[in-house]
Amino acid sequence: MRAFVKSGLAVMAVAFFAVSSASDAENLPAPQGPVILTVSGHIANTTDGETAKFDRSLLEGLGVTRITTDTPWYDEAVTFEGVLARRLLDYVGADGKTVVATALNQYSAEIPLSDFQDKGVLLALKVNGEYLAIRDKGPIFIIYPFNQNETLRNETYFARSVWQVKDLKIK
Ligand SMILES: Nc1nc2c(c(=O)[nH]1)N[C@H]1C(S)=C(S)[C@@H](COP(=O)(O)O)O[C@H]1N2
Ligand SMILES: [Mo]
Repeated sequence: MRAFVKSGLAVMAVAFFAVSSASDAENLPAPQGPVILTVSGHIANTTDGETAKFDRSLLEGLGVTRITTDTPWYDEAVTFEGVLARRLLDYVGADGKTVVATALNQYSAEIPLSDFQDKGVLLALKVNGEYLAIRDKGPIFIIYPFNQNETLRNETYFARSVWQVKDLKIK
């Protein structure tokens, strides 16, 4: 029994180092439904050898989180639901300094990777329980927890709050 537990731990340790080693790229599951997000640039793990493509359910599979906040875009506080940006960075093995977020209308913003890691940024898919349609700033809206942190409530972070996001490039 003891030996079994020990060898189990050894296997887990080996698996952990295999996953955490940056040189060891992983093949991520390919999207089955419509692709709503493509992550490219400095990433270790891909769905096609080049980029990491996501349909809605792959994204939601990373874990869904909520933020209720006031924003410049809605009259009242609303509840956003989506995936924490840092979970996505971990999943794709992102390594860089900047994320370029590009929208369907080609608007783009350069966002420090540290925002995604440390500021609780959400890749919102829903507002008040409804999926964001493209006409309502969907399919993905980058949302900062504005109500939690006064230093976020200014033009710098509003400009990084890209809606209709279709791809993220890690530089
Ligand atoms: N897709 C998309 N997201 C965007 C923009 C845009 O033009 N397209 N403008 C950005 C800028 S510069 C700011 S200040 C805020 C502005 O939102 P508003 O135009 O609704 O005031 O959204 C940001 N997100
Ligand atoms: Mo802006």
